[in-house]
Formats: sequence, structure tokens, C-alpha cells
Amino acid sequence: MASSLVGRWVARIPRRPHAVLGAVRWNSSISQRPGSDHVRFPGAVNSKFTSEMTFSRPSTMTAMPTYRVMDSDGVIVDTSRGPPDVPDEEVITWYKNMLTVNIMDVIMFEAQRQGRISFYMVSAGEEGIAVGSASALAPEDVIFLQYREAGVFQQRGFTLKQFMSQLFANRNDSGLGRNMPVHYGSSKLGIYTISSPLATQIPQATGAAYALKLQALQNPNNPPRVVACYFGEGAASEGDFHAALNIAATRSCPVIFICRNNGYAISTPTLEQYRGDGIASRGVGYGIDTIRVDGNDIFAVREATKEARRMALENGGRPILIEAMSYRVSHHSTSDDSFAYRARVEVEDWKRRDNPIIRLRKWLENKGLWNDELEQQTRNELRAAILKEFNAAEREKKPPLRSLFTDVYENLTEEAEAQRQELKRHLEKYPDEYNLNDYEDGIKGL
Ligand SMILES: Cc1ncc(C[n+]2csc(CCOP(=O)(O)OP(=O)(O)O)c2C)c(N)n1
Repeated sequence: MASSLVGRWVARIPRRPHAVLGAVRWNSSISQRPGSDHVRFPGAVNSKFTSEMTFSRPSTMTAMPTYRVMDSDGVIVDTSRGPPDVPDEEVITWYKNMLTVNIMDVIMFEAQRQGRISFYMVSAGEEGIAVGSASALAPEDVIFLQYREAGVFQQRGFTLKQFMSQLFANRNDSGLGRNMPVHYGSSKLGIYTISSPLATQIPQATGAAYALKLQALQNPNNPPRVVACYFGEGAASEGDFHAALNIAATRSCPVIFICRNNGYAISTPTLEQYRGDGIASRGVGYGIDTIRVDGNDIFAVREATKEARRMALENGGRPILIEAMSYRVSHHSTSDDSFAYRARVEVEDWKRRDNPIIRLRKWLENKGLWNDELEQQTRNELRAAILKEFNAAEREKKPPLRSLFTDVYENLTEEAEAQRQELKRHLEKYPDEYNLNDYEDGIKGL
């Protein structure tokens, strides 16, 4: 589909595709006027000559500032600015969405410990990044995620039944139980299915953004769309990150890269991951407009994403990088014990110090929109709703056994068919060894 689009586009504008597609430099010939204080080298068009030999020393440069709207007491910092540009009811919806993910995380982490699901990853401390950024995107935007952004699904309308069906790998899961838990996906919500190999989603996002750009050029009546691509700072150490940002910059693709910098890539702290100024400085290095925001401040995340979306669509498109700062309060996953590599007190300190949920709660309380009673009632309701879907999903049948083999190719290959038959023979020979009734249609489902 994308290649046929490219083919048609090239055919229509054969001579100067770069100019139309937004490339900054067209003419790369070397030119120098007599007496000029700089050369137009093709590789650095605005560099002045200097007779002072100075190495650029990042360690002496000021770190990029962190944009915040609201402080940790829930107070808007800049008193001259107006209130957030959304009705109070919407802010309360964000709050409830963050709370839903947070409560679900506690329940599902415990469920894994009880052996009821195989694996789980929580997003404690990062709910504000997911919900705040998703609130600024349009329903038709296309989204690529890593795995710690359940709040994006929640904000876009993924239901508790959908979360639970995927986690319990039952027959209502759209992936039919073929992915690890938390690897959700939804074509209806425009969210590509999460995949475990780190950073693969980043070049995919750039490619999708390039396709959107070409589609918009072909049909200007299409609604404007961007791609939003989420990843952790650890994933930004992969080569895929660098290739994706550079291609997005040189092809001017409408993509918002949203990096969650939570201080750890499993057991590797950021201090050991890089020596530069976070991930934000890399965006600048690739010529991408970049902002660093306080990820505990949902208003700052939302505003930065909203502006990034506007900029990403301007003049035919361009990438934007948002580095959202946070702290990974939880263990990396249910397979991790983070106290093996960081002090308990560090985590407790962060929990006390700041948190996107508590911060927004303070703002709501300061405005008289929230109180202890509402908090308790809401928590009880959300917990009950989650547990209802939890129980239903746990009891639901597993997908039919044949789905082990289907959906790779349109028809089963000879090899897959032979394996299916071998499995059938095996199950028929040892019927007492397997709970085939847990699967839709039992052995007939194979
Ligand atoms: C290509 C690849 N290498 C290594 C891993 C193992 N792994 C899974 S998550 C992870 C850490 C990622 O850290 P980060 O991107 O900062 O996200 P966070 O978990 O902190 O949210 C690693 C190394 C993997 N899944 N894929």
C-alpha cells in the first residue's frame, strides 16, 4: 500500500520532490563570496569561520529546562496564565483514567503473584505521561507504544473487558492469546499492537508518518493526522531510535516522539546509559524541535503534546520530540526485583516526593472539585468494575486451539498443517493430560 503510494507520488512530481516534501536543503553546491566570514559547506551551511580553537563541551552547557505548568502542590506556577483549556469534567475524566490504570496495576501485579496470569508490567508514576499526551491527540491519529503506556489505551476508550481478555488470553482477546500479557493492540483505536523487541516501533512510526504525509499530499481533504510514538529512554539506546529520528527529520514526517525518561532501563540507571543531556539533546542533534516536560504534571504533558501536534502538521509536516521526565516507581515487571539494584529508600522518597495522580488530585481539591469522600467512592467503584471484568475474563474460555496456527498466512502452509495434525494425534492419545474443555470447542476447535 505504502509502496504504491510512493510510486504514484514520484510519478506525479518527478523533478523536485525534495522541495515539496519539505527538505530544508535543496542546493548542496559549495559557494563562497569573496570576504565572506563563512563557507557554505554542503554539510554545515551556516558555520562561521573562527580562529579561536574551541571544542564544544557539553558538560559546560546548561541542561535543557523542564516545562511545567503546575507544581507538586497542584498550584499553577505562572499566575498570569489562564486556567487549563478544558472543562473541569474533562480533567476529572483524566484523573479517573489515571486512577483506573493505577488500581488495575495493583490488582494485576498481585494476580501474577498468585499465578493467575503469567506476566504483568505496571506504569506507576507514569500515568500522567500516557493520559495527558493521549488527551491531546485526535481519534484518527496513529499510535505506536512500548509497553508502559496503558493510560493511552484507557484514555482512548479501550474497555476493562478488553484489558482483561488480553491479560487472561481468553477467546475475546483480539490477538487470540498469542501475545504476552500487556501487549495490547486495537485497530479500532488506531493503536498498533505492542511488540517486545525494544525500539522496533520507532522506525515503524516514522514510516507510518511518511505514509500519512504522502496520503495528505494526494488527498488534501483527508483529516490531518499525526503519528505518536512512545518509548523509554532505554529503548533510545537502540540503533532503531537513531535511524527513525534521522529519517523523520530528513523526510519531514509528522510524528511526535514521546520519550518516557523514568531513570531506569531495567537495572541500568540513566547515569550508566548516556553522558549527554538526556534524550532531548539527541532530538536537537537530529535537527528536531524538542521539549523536555515534567511527566508528573499532566497539564504540562497535555499542553506540550497539543502544541507538538500543531507543529507536526505545519507546512506539510515535521517531527517533534518530547522528553517526559518521571521516575519508575515500580519494579520493571513481575519478573524483576528492583531492590536488587536500587535502594528501597530511593523509591520511597520518590513516592512521597511527587506523583502525577496526587498532583492532579491536589489541583482538583484546591478548586473544590474533589474531596476524600469522592476519592473513596470513586476508588471503590473503579475497583469493583475492574474485579467484575477480571472474574469474567478469568472464567472465559480460551481461544480455539486452531488459532495456534492461523493468521500467519492466509491458508495454513503444509508444514503448519502437519504440525496441527500431529498436535491433534497427541491430544487424542493423552486426553487426561490436558484440560481441553478450557478451550473453545475443545478438541473440535483444533
Ligand atoms: C532489543 C531488545 N533488547 C533488550 C530487551 C530486554 N528489555 C526489555 S525492557 C528493557 C528496558 C527498557 O527500558 P526503557 O526503554 O527505559 O523502558 P522502561 O522499561 O524503563 O519503561 C530491556 C533491556 C528487549 N526487550 N529488546
